[in-house]
Amino acid sequence: MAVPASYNDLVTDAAEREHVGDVWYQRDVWVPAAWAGQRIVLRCGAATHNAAVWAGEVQVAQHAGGYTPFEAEVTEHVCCGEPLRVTVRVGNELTMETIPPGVASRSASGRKKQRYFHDFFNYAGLHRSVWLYATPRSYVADISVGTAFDPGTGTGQVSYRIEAAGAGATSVRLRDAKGTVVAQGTGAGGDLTVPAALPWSPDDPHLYRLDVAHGDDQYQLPVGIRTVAVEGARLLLNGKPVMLRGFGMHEDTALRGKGHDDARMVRDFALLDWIGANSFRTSHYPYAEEVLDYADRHGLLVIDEAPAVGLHLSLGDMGDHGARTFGPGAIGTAAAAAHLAALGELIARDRNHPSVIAWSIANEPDTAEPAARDYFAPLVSAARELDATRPVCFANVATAPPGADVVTDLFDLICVNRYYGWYAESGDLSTAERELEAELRAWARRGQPILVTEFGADALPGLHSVPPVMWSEEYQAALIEMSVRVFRRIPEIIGEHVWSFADFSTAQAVHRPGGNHKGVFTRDRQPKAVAWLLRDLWRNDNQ
Ligand code: BDP
Repeated sequence: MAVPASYNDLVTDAAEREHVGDVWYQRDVWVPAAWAGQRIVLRCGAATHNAAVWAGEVQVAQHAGGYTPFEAEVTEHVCCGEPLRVTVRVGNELTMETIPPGVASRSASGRKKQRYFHDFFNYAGLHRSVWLYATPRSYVADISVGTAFDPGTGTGQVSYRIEAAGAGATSVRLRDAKGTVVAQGTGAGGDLTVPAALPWSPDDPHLYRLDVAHGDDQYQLPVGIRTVAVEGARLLLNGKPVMLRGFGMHEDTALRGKGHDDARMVRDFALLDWIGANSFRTSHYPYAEEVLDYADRHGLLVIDEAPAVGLHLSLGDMGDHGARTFGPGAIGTAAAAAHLAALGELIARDRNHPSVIAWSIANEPDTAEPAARDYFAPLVSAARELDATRPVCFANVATAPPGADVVTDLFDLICVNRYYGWYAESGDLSTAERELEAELRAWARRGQPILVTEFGADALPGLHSVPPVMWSEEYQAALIEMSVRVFRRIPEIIGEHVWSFADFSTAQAVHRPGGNHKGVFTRDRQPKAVAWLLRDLWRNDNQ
């Protein structure tokens, strides 16, 4: 089986494609003789959704959660200059104790079937690379940086904390893009001052490099000096208001499914640039680390989302009408613990990326249910404790408008997903326009910044219609044009993220012909009509 890739679209048998349960990966790798005396680590970028790992006959790791990395030291279990058999068991079953949640059951034919409450195919497998790597015995175990920038004086500040293991001295050097050392320090933590700093921003994503050494180990961390803050109804980057233009996306392509693919990533960023986007949300799970590295280098602003999607058991075709979401028998304490762990792993992995400007704790949970407050309050506190430097948000669902929603005041940004003209007021854009504006104005009265994290319509590529009717490229363009017109009338709105960047695969359903077609681009990354409209609009904004 290919790695990294989802296995689902590589097989030809329907039961294998929709398999629910474990699959096994195994291969022999050669451990270089030159690694003798070093510390050897086995690292898995992502195994969706749970995994156990063996080095030879010894189980060395297990992990729950499909979108964050985990690793295990295997020094004692390998012989340098000999082969090592690596075995990974990957399970894809979603339950009421996992994030995202789901329910598996047996159909009348005896087949195990997985139901889930989110709108993308439950791809599974080793979605990111598996690495065997070596470090010296004394090594840099973790680095955390924080940055500050004073636009008045132009002075930058980089504070650092190094976790090191084993004997040896720890030191850091900060270099600019030319490689010149601009500041340095010793010991496990400290503050570096950078006079006349070049701040990181979408216009100029300037990166410094922090060279960290401990004993003989070295690590180079790209560092962008920038600040993010919420002030009143504005989102400030380096002290200046910023407007977000872009998309909710998916890691999704033909054949590879959710497997990380550098080619897809490069094409996606090229299209983001082509269309004039400056930001995206990692809907609805943490993306591969390569994506965030690339966003740092290309100056994209990222809302980084935990894999908590489908926490609304009565929503849409996949839910049970009237079902309660939070509490015993539904999403209870085990799921809350899994959610907390996933959020902690996300923040630990991504907190050093300048591109990440906010944490999104969940997508469309049922926040009209009173129990949602007790569920979310500890998650928000945990996010703030783990990282006090970034705003915290979640994407609000249409069934929890102002007045019904019970959690939004806990968060820094109001993020709303709204489908006026599609799921609501289907086919009637003039009524949709009035209702969208009325609801957004009600949110605006709270005085917080509002980011519209989803709006859009399905369009079947090549389906045309005058006047515009639903599912045509013209209707998608008209709905998005209407929505943007409304957003631009409301000063509290600090951003528009169209749903979605590209068409993507979903569970089989009567309303999903070959998947979800709300993409501005097709699944093979070619523009639909609306792409040209957004390009005109956003590139004009950029001038
Ligand atoms: C929203 C979800 C998103 C869906 C989208 C849709 O956040 O994942 O794909 O609607 O229905 O509810 O297209």
